Amino acid sequence: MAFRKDFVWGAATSAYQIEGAANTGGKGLHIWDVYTAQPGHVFEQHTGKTACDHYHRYREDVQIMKEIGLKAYRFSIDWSRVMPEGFGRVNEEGLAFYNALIDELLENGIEPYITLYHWELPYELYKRGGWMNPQIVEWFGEYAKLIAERFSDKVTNYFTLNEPQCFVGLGFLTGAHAPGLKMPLRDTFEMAHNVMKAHGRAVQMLRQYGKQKLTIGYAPTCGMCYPETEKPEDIEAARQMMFSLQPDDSNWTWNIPWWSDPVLLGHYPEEGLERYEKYLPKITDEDMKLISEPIDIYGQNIYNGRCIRMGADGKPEEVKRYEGFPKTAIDWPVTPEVLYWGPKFLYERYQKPIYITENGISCHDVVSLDGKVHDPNRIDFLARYLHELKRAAGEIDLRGYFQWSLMDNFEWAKGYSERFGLAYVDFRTQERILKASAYWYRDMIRNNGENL
Ligand code: IFM
Repeated sequence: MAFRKDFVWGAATSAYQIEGAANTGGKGLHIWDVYTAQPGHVFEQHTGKTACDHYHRYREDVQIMKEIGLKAYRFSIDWSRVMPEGFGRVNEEGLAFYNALIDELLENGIEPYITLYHWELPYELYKRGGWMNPQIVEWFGEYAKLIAERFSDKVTNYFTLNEPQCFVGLGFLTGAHAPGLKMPLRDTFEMAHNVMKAHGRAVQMLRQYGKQKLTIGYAPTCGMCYPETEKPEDIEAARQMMFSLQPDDSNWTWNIPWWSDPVLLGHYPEEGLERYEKYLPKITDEDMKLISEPIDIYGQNIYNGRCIRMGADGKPEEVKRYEGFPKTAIDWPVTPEVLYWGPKFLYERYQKPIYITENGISCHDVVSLDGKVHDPNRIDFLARYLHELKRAAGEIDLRGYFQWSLMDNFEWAKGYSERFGLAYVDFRTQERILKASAYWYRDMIRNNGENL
């Protein structure tokens, strides 16, 4: 069991969560700017207006990455910063910021991985129907073309969408995230189909306008399962459950196959085509061809999962968690097994090199009297999860791991109340302090996980 020698150890962030400078440098509005401006949406009315002020402090942040010894950094581009209306007009100042960040990364030996969409839908597009408007397929394609034209001479790694399950589900089905809508199921399925097509169009544009051979992937989330025991029937139960749909239609987006089968296998899952028939838009062969435009790598954001066994009736069933089951500050269960079984099941089904594009833990971190941030829970979490990942690395084509997150940041509806970072951020002063886990991660990277 070992990680390959060129294993990509990284950390990830997203634009709105860290950049700040929300009204600076010619950036247009996006849905989170508008959503956070209205009271009642986000914990204590926090906003990403300043966030970690990364827009002005990116050089210092790259030095933090260097200190941790990161080989790679996954960040997202704010669509509205580079195309304020989402199409047409280009904002050179916004492009210059990302260009400078990329140069800084490369000069410090850190490989950039760009995510095109981590939830900043330009507000002007939202007003035109956003993801509901079929034109978004071309708008997103145009944006992808711009990124390829401007950055692909220096950046070879791209992910199209981050967590479509979340931005469609939370944004338009439950209304817990921007833009805070609760739309009819029919609309959300139509929107999801446009999202899938926009992904395919972006892949085409990146390929067509890339100045060199690019590595292109996708970064969905959720749905992880692991077996209660290693008996073949429990493993099979976990596999089946992992690729099944949600029993509850009103929360339908939380599943893997609806979002990944079309991209990797070229079709929606049969079970869903039957069950959701009454909600579905017209789906053509041409659509499916576009959606399944070949990609090179498969990214998955993995935080936790469900324990599954085969029931006496021959059907998979979830094993109830014991009382006092370990959980993180944000109340998510700690289930390290998902970093073995998750990538393994995904690889079996989709046969693409795998990256863990996000994994991490929120903790109640504080600066102690000695001025340091001691975060034993995060170290324990990392040690347990990465130990499982190492087992997977011995069995499948596993290429990289991005820790979420490089630094504490704006955790969407929870504002700054959750800390996921390797670096602690004092949001009053913008001081960054590397947590004990950052040094632990540094040492682990140095020995490529040998001691795990
Ligand atoms: O902060 C988020 C990120 O934006 C998307 N994935 C999960 C993280 C933690 O909630």
